[in-house]
Amino acid sequence: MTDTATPAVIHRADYAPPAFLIDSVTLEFDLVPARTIVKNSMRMRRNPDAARAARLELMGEQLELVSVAVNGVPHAAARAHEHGLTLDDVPDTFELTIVSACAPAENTTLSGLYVSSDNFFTQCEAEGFRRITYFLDRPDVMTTYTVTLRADKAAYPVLLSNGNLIEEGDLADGRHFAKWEDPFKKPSYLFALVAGRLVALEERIKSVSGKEKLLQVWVEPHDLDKTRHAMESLIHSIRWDEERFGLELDLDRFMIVAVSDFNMGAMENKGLNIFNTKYVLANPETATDTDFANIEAVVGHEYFHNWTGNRVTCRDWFQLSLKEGLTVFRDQEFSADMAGGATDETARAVKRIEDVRVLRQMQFAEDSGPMAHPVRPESYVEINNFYTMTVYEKGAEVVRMYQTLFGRDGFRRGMDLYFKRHDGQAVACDDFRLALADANGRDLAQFERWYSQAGTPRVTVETAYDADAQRYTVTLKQGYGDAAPAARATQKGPLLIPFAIGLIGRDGADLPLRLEGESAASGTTRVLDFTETEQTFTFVDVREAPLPSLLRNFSAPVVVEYDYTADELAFLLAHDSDPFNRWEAGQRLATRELLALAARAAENAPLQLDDSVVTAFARVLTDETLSPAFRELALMLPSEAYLAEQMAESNPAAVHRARQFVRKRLAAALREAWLAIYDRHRTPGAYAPTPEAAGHRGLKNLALAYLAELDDPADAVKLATAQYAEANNMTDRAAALSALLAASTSKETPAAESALADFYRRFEKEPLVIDKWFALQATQRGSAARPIIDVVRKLMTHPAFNIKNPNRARSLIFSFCSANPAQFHAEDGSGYAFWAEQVIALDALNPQVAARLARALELWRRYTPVLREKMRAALEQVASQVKSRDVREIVEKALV
Ligand code: 0A1
Ligand code: ZN
Repeated sequence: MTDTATPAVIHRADYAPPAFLIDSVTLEFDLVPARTIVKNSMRMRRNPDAARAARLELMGEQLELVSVAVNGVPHAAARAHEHGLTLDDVPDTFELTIVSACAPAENTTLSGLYVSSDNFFTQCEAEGFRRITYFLDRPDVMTTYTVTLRADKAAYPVLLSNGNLIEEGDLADGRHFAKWEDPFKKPSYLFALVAGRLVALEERIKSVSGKEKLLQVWVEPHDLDKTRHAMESLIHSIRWDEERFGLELDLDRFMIVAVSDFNMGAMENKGLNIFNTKYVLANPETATDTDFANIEAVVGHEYFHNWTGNRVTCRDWFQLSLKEGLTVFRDQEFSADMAGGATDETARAVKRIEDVRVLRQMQFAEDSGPMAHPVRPESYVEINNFYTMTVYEKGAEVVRMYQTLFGRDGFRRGMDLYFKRHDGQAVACDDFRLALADANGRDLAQFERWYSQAGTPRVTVETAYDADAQRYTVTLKQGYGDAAPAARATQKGPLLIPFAIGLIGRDGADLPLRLEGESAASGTTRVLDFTETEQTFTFVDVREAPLPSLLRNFSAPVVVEYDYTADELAFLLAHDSDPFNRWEAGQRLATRELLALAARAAENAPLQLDDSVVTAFARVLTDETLSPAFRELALMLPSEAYLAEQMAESNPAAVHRARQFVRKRLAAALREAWLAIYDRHRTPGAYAPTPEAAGHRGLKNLALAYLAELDDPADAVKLATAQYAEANNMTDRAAALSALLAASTSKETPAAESALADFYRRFEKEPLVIDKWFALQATQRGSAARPIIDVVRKLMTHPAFNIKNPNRARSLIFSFCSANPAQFHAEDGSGYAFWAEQVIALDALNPQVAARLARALELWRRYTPVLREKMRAALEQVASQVKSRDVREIVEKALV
């Protein structure tokens, strides 16, 4: 098959076990940037559980074959081809030795073995190992690895691989070697090596059973002062997994390595996690509160994979959510506990709200378009396109539902059984579900649909109160609305939805709950087992007409439709005992107003906002019983992308006008309150990235952002100018710069230009900060006189811009195309033309990154006709020029 032919579709139903197994592998690397030689010796045998194969097919890509020997004898019947190596006539058990070469210095895809800042790194998930050597590169082939690295000692003083260092020493010609052995069987996607000039922050700790562990965070020498937080996050992760799940670190040594060229966030290679620098490096001057929190979450995520992913791995890539959904759930719980949520329900809710915002904005959108797929997909063209919001975030919601159904203890019982049954195996999502079911004595057959059905379920709610009988009925109906064709094809029947509900009395307090048939009332939140297409639940002894609090803590990844009045929402916002639903009530209220305004804006009608909305928000803002972090979230309006998504025809310009109108109204009506908040929540003294301090900074900077919306932003300019100059941390400095940029949209502000210039000079040597500098400019508001596409095109020629570095490409190109909808969707199509150029440019360098950018237009059919036609033209242009399988899959699905 050539690159331009229609690529093959891989189906889950076609899974077959491997015809051969590998009992052990020994790898020897002679690391040279231009041409690295790899000698690979495998002890192989036929798989007794598979049909007898006529030949051995090894995967390989972009490799130069040097030699093949079977049991030490050169093998004549070996054929190298575009996708690998075919060997006819192999015995039942044999030693296979293959020597091949690859070219790391030329590898711009960042998959396989590559060079970044003159150091060597690998990335093997999902199918990168086959770019290093010929192999059975599939996750159900697990084996033990012994790895020898040889390289020039001056250029590559540090040589790392998985497991334990068992030997090292010098060689002739200024070279040296290191030999590593990983005692655990693993799939090839968890292999890693690193070689280069790096230094480490080290700690020694004892794990719960008293064993000594060496922890290292490896970085380039100038970054050593930014490793402390990552190390602390690692130690916290180790402790948390011991306590919450009884899971101990199984290796003597655990390493994290930071690399500045990386396609994703980080990678859980056994004992040698490789991270995007963005998720390792932090000090107060360079990293924001969000960066500190993200580092903790990603370090946790990769560490937790050691059990959920590495000790128990995936049988095939369709099972990706088995490790990813579960590990995201684990990192979410970890972050919630670290934020104080072990004892503080509001702190927990803040984390939950942040996660649900992402899910609703990104995953719900994915589920409504041409890339909609179940948590366990049925087919793919390029597996790298399926590291998605659905597999990760919806997958985490599916795991969370087990915990909602069985409680923390029941969930833990299920996890224990899962490890007891499957440690050391490559298994499927069904195995996890069965472990949870068996450990809790419940049939979870229906729950399987959460894995096989795509689309976002819609639950419509109707309620009725019978005052005489003191009965309150809640009727739930479930369906998928008008799902996208890709999702509809998978939908078979109703889901088991754990639907958490509370009933609130006139005084704002929760009513005790008793369902018909129960002997007595108990608790104030009930998780209903909602399993039918339509089901009615009857509460008895309900002494007054209640207000329902629906889907508390977002107990299932669904959309809830219920006709609340604006007054009822304001009441819930003020009183609901479930903090998530307090926030939710405010969002519903705001969304409803904003959509009505957007519809008017689309017709160029004048805009007007009801005072009751302002009053409801003012009450939350000044409610001192609520934590600053919660208030910040409550006062944040739904994003433009989310709002556009809710319109019958997405109209980004109208949404932008409506949302800006409301922001300006809230700014003006609450001006005094914002100023007071700004003052009260300053955090003088040394910076600490604690959730509490971050909450104060967040609320203060939200106040500053609102003040910058005023028609006369003089207050904001004054405060932001001082804050910028005096800041002792990046959170405040970046927020000040952002406020200055926002203020300069309504009034020419020289302060914005000079702060931008200062920021660049100050942080010129800090790539992650320069990424922020690009992103702030790409996402700023524009005006007719100053379209941001012009700013972006100019920045593309800036000496610091480099399209080959994914972080930099994301900071400028992706920020503009995905995080500045009003400017990107300019009516003249200028944003789409830019998008097409960049997708094609990236396609030739790094297909994975190109495919991510390609997805920015996938919802094109949902837009207004003018935009839709221009988007289609841009997609067709890309489709006609694209080379990679990655991008082709995205644009072809979009155009179907
Ligand atoms: N397993 C990693 C994510 C990851 C996936 C693919 C990569 O390269 C194509 C890199 C990382 C995680 O979940 O963190
Ligand atoms: Zn992961």
